[in-house]
Amino acid sequence: MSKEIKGIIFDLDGVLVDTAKYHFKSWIKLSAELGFELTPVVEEKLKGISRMDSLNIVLESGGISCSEEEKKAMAEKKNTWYLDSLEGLDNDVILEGVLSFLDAVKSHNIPMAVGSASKNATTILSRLDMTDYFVSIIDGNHVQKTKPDPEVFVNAARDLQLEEASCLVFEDSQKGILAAKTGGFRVIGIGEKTALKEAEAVISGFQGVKVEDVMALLN
Ligand code: B16
Ligand code: MG
Repeated sequence: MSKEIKGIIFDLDGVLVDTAKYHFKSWIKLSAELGFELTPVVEEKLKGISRMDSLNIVLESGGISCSEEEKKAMAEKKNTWYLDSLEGLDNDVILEGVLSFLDAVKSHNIPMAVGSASKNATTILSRLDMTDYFVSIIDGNHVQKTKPDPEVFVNAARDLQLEEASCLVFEDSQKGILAAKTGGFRVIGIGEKTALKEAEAVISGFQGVKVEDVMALLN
């Protein structure tokens, strides 16, 4: 294990679990109801940001303006659809290689935390029996400011009792990578290099990835 990295903070949607697609499907359903289509460009923008910020981007892309009360109702509707799509959630939703990687990090005695924008994070992790891996789970219910503000990762580092610079963050979103960098964390992107240029390194996922491989990516 790298001498510098003493803790690891994982984003949830798109890093540990493949739930980002369910978020997007629910937004597609809402936009269809409102009479417009969402593009892949908008999909990328929705990753890692809060429910209300996502709704504002969706509405803006459709050229729709509405009252705060209407927005609240729309956000609730989207969340109900999202939660419906998580009914019967099983281990298939855990991204490939994630459990082996978490086991490997644990065997190196490196403490782990989750830093997610989702208010549904603890529900998802406990349903998948994954909570015990993490010293701390900081989610959308625990922060005042959302990514790209670093608050979610700063709170996770505080719970790990580590300096930001000695924590590595794994993120799949542009806003999350910016949050990690702004907070002084090391950061590896999960996904496509073209979309995640700001990360120190990018991997497509954890399948076949060893802890040592990840550390070798950090200078
Ligand atoms: P919820 P992450 C984020 O989770 C998702 O990427 C983003 O698409 C979603 O809008 C946000 O959580 C809020 O989720 O509606 O469940 O509170 O990627 O930060 O783990
Ligand atoms: Mg994410």
